[in-house]
Amino acid sequence: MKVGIIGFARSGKTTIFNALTGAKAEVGAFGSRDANLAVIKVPDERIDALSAVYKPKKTTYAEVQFVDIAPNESAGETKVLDSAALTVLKNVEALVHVVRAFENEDVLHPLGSVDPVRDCKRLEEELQLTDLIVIERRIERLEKENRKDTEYHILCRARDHIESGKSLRSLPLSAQEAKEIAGYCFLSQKPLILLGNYGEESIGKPDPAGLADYAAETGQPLIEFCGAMELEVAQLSEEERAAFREELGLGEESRVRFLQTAYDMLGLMSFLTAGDPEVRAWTIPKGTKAVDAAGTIHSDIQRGFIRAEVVPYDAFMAAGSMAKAKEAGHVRLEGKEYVMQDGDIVLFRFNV
Ligand SMILES: Nc1nc2c(ncn2[C@@H]2O[C@H](COP(=O)(O)OP(=O)(O)OP(=O)(O)O)[C@@H](O)[C@H]2O)c(=O)[nH]1
Ligand SMILES: [Mg+2]
Repeated sequence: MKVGIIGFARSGKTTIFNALTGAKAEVGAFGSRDANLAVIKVPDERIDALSAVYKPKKTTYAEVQFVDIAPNESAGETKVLDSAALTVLKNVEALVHVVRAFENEDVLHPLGSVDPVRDCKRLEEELQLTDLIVIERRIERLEKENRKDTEYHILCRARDHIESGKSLRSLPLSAQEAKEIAGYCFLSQKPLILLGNYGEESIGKPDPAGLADYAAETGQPLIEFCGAMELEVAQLSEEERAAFREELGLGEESRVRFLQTAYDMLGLMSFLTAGDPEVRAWTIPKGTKAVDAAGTIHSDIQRGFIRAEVVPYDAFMAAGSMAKAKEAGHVRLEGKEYVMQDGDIVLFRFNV
């Protein structure tokens, strides 16, 4: 999965990026002009436990890639996106909007004051406008060429939707229609997580900036963060970390909270493969059929699919080994249409 971190200048994007990924990108680097990139492994106790059983040559966790955009260069700091940002954001599957809710007299907000709800609305408008420009240009072109095809009609609906003040996220599209316009990678169509970056003075205070109300009204997931403190904690040793978090009332590990929200929002889950060469987690959308899950491993396995041998993780662990799970009748044979479940341990049988 690929995630793009966006937000107004000095909202704490790089601070959060570092806290989530353990990277050490320069914070407050107003002069830096490159996006920061990092990959994290998705912690998964099931993978740890299976590795202890199989002692495989290789253990592979699911991965999430983060890109933290550089400050806007061309359009001035009252806007978030410039052409460099648009390029790196094209291929992300989800956006994280770091919303500044902390006060810091030494670090001015580019819009002059700290106002999280205003920032959310402004950024949403910017995403919509960016899409609208692309849509209108394309519609004009299609009209000139007299091509009023399916794509044209979807784009007209998309335009009307944005003109009524809404993001493409809420435009109802059939799977076929979504495919038709997928190539445009519209930004306001991407799922968006709000990440409120609160100052330590707000810890324990209910919704000081009105951000939680806004998130509830718009139906967007909100993660509450204390970026500066999270970053400090992320730099401690593992033993110190847990004690510190508890003392500060920070709750669960920021990375874990983030990943849970992102997986939920995107409707993702993992299935597992286990053997002597490798124990591995694979991320797929909920509702994926066995034959398509096979395709995430290799297109040959999908093409030559015969059946899937499936054992739920809990049943496997209760039995202690694959042989015992089989004896106990927990290993099922499933066909192409089987809907994969979170934590299924799978062996695909296929023809080459
Ligand atoms: N008090 C306080 N300061 C913070 C917090 N998060 C970030 N800052 C400070 O705000 C400044 C900007 O932080 P960055 O993480 O660089 O913000 P950014 O959004 O990446 O900024 P640009 O990339 O320049 O747009 C730095 O001086 C941080 O130390 C916070 O939670 N509390
Ligand atoms: Mg930055």
